[in-house]
Amino acid sequence: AAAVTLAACTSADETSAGPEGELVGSGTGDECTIDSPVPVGAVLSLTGAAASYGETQRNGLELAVDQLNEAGGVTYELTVEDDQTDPKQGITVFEQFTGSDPQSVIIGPTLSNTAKQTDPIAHEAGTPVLGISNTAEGITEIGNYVFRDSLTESAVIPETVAAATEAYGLQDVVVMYSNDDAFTESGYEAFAAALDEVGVEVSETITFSKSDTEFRALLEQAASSDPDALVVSALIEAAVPLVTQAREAGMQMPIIGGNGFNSPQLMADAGDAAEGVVVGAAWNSTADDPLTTEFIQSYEDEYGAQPDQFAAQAYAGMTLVDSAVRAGCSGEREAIRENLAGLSDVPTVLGEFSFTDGRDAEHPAVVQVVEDGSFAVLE
Ligand code: 1QQ
Repeated sequence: AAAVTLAACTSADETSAGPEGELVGSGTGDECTIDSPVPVGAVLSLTGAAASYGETQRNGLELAVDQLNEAGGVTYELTVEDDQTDPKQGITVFEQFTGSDPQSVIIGPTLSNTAKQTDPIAHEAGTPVLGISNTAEGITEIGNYVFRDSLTESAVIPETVAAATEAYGLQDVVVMYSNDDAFTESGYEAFAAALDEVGVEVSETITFSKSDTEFRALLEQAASSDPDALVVSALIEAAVPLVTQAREAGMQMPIIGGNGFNSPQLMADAGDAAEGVVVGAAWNSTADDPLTTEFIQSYEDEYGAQPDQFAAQAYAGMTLVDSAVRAGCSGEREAIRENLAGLSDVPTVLGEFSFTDGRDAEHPAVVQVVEDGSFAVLE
């Protein structure tokens, strides 16, 4: 009898104590109405080293939920919890969102490094997860409850490297990356493969820790081979001092970064040193289609600052959740999973969005360069 009880407790169907029955509505698409608000749990890094990403993610989610709730028919109850940039805290919140405080879908966590540990919990519990900023390899492979709207490093970096190689005539580069984070390691792999593909020589590969802030000795080592560019896979807390100290050391070559560089904190904290940083992005902040311009305007009205890529991916995440909920007119977990998987060509601030068969993001990317303190398209 004990074995039977245990099996019942751990089966995906039994783990939800939520109001699932009330989450099935009537009508479809724009006509769908669901009486109870659909519970959405977000797990974001609001404190710790990744807080600058998490902060704008929260803004993007809250803005989207406010707008969706105002439109009505289907409403959302958003609960945002801080993972403190710590996988252990991420696990605690995922256990909460799949257990005592059940959510129909979990958005996040901010970092791939955390997602690798948290997403199996949601998958096991039968709760769909939508990553909005995870770009490392091996996230959606965790299982078929795991989705992401963030383009991977392996999707974006080949375009970044090809565009930079063409723009600057690169022949040889030095690669620097932190080798203690799932995202930065995956970004390194993507850079190495992409550089090889276009025939750019890597004269040296230098590793550091994600918590390092002192790069002068490593930069001196990098400068000694006189590279045409520095290629860096780092999170923002290391990227800012690395870029700043490179410029202080007189290194004026392009610095090519991965997704970690897609934060306006780079320009805010590195100032002029950020000029000439090249980074591939999932969101074109200079696009002038109505969805993008209205998003930028309403974000600025609400928060008094320009949105960044992470805010846009968060905002688009709620567009996708809403599309999936409306497609089945159901806020139940299994319906959301099924209907997310079926989404294609959804108009979002990221462009026309589809999921691949592997539940990864498919939409256009853009290669940007910091010019006069903001991201411009690299021509
Ligand atoms: C990851 C990333 C970070 C830069 C997200 C904020 O891409 O951890 O996958």
